[in-house]
Amino acid sequence: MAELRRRSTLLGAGLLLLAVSGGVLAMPQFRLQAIVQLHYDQLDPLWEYSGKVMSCTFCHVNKQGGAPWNVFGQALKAGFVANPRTSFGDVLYTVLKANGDSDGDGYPDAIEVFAHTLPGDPASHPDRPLAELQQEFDAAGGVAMYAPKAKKGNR
Ligand SMILES: [Ca+2]
Repeated sequence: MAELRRRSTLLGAGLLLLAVSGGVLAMPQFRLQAIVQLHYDQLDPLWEYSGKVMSCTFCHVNKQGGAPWNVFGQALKAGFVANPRTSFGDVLYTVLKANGDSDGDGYPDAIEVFAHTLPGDPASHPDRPLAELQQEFDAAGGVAMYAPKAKKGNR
C-alpha cells in the first residue's frame, strides 16, 4: 500500500514536471521544424527540451525571439511575401539553395547551417576556410540534405 502511494506520488510529480517543462520550454513551430529539417536534432536526443540546439538568434535579433528578424530571418520572410501559399520548409530550402550570404561574412547561409554558426549574424561564422568546408558540405550531400521531407517522420 505504501509502495503504491509512493509510486502514484512519483507519477504525479513526473507529470507535473512534464507539464511545466512542456509549457515553459515549448518552442515555436517554425523553430521545431527548422531544427529537424536542418538536422540539428541529431546534436541532442533531448533537443525538444533544449533551448541550446538552435538559438532564437538563428533568425531573430533578440535572444527571446519575436520582432525584429536578423538578415537571414528577413530573407525567409521575403520568401513568404514572394510566395504566400508556400510552406515554411520550402521557403527555408529555397533561401539555402540560392546560396546567398545573408550576413555578408563570407560564408554562404547553407555553409553556416552546416557549420552550426548563425547565418544572420556576421559576428558568428566558421573559423575554418570556406573551401575546406564547402568540400565537406558537398561530400555530405550538399544543400539537398536540407530539402523538406515529403512526409513527416519519413526518415
Ligand atoms: Ca554568412
